[in-house]
Amino acid sequence: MLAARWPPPGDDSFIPAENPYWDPEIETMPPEERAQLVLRKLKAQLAYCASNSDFYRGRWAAAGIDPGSISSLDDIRRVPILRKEELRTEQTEHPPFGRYLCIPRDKVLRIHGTSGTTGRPTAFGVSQGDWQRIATAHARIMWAAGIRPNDTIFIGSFFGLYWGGWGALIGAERLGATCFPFGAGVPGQTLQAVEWLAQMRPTAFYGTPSYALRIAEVARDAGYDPADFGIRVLFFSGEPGAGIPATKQLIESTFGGICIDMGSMAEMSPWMSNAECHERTGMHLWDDLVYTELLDPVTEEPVGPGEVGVLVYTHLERDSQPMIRLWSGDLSRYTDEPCPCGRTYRRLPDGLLGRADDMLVIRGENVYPAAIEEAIRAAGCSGEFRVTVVRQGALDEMKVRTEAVAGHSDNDLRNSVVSHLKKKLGLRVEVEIAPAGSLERTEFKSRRVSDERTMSQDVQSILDSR
Ligand code: 8LE
Repeated sequence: MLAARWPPPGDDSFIPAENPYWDPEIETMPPEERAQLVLRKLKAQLAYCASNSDFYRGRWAAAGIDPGSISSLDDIRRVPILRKEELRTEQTEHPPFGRYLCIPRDKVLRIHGTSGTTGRPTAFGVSQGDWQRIATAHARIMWAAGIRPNDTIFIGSFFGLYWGGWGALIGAERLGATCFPFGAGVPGQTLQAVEWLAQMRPTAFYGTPSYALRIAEVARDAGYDPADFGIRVLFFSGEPGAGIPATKQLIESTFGGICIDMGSMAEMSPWMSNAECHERTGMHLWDDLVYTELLDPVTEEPVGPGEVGVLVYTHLERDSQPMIRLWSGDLSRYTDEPCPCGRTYRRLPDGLLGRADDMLVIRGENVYPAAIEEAIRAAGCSGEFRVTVVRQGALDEMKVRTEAVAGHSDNDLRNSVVSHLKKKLGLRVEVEIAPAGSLERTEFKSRRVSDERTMSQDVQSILDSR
C-alpha cells in the first residue's frame, strides 16, 4: 500500500488475511526501492515542517538549508541534528509544546510526556491522525512479531504519561486482538497480575524485561510455574534485556514463549519502529515509518555495517510533533544481511548496546552495559544484580552484587560470574552473592550499572561537547 497521500490516512480498517506480512510489498521490497519511498516521504515530511513550524523554519534558515533542495537520502546530513536539550529549551521558551507542534493547539487529541527524572519534562501533543497512524504502524509491527487477532494481550505497564503501554494498547486494538490493559505500579499489583495471568491465560505479554522477570518470581513464590500461563509472545521495550541473548533465553525458558525486543524513544512514536520479528535476529529498522541513521558519536558521520554508531531518527509520517534527525544517544550496530523472515529492513543484531553516556571506559576498554548483563546472565544469575565501577588507587575495579540461585552453591555462582566477565570483557571483578530476593526490584526500567568514578563525568562532558 504505497499511499500517494501524505501523511497517509491512519484510520483504515485493513487487517491482512493470514499472511506472514501485514504489508508484503513494503516489507519485502528491495532496499534501493524502499530508499526511493523513504526519500519521497522524507521530502513531504520536511516540506510539511517548513510550512507549519517556526521552530524548524528558524533552525533550517540559520543553517542555510532549503528543505526543498533535499534530493537524496544522503542530503539529510545537511539538516541539523536535533538534541533532546533543544526540545526542552524550546518548550521552556514556547510553552507548553514548543513551536515544533505543527497543528493548532485545539487539534491535540492526547497529551503525554517524559517522566522528567532528568531535567524539565517534555510534553508530547499528539493529533488524532498521528494517534491512528501510530496504532496502524504498531499493529503492522506486532503482526511481524507473530501476534494475531485471536491473541489476548496482557499489558503490564503504566498507563500514565509513559507511551510504552499506550503504544502497545493502540497497536493491539488496531490489530483486532483482545486487549488486557492490566497496568503496573500499584502496591500489590504484581501478585494480582500473577493471579489474572493464571486465570485469563493471555497469549501475549508487553512490559519491561525487568518486570516480566519480577512477575515470574512472584508467580513462583505463589506456587505457579510461569510457563503454565500459556504466553506465546512476550514483547518488550524501554530498557535492555530482550535484546541481550542470555536474558532473552532466560525470559523464553521462564515463560515458554518467544521474547521480542522493541523500542526507540517516546518522542519517536511509533516507537516500535525498532522491532524484532518472530525470528528474533535483532530489531529491524522499519525505515518507511521512521528513517534511522547510525552516526559516529564523535564525527557524526555515517558508520558502516558492524560499526558502532548512535541512532538518529527522523519521522516520516507525523503531523503533530515531527522529529527530524533526533539524536537518541543510544549506541548500536546494524547489518544488512537478510533475515529469514524475508523482510528487507536493516537489523540491529545486538539490540541497543546502551546509551553513549552509559558506556563505561574501564582500564581503557569500552564496556557496554548490555555486554555486562549478557555475561552475568550467561553465568546463571537469574535474579537481580547490581554492578558498580569504582576507582581503587590508580585502577578501575568492577564490583558485582548478585543473588543466590536455588540449586547452585554461592561459590560456584561467584566463580561462574568471574569467569564469564573475564571471558566477555577481559575484566577482573569482585563478586558478592546476596540472599535471593534481597536486591530492589522494579516494575519499570532498571538501573543496574553505576559508575562511581569521576572519570565517567569527564567522558560524559567530552561526548556532550561534541
Ligand atoms: C535497550 C520506547 C519506550 C516508549 O518504551 C521508551 O522507553 O521510551 P523512553 O521512555 O523515551 O525511553 C527511551 C530510551 O529507553 C531509549 O533512548 C533507550 O535508552 C531505552 N530503550 C528503549 N527501548 C530499549 C531501550 N534500551 N533496548 C530497548 N529495546
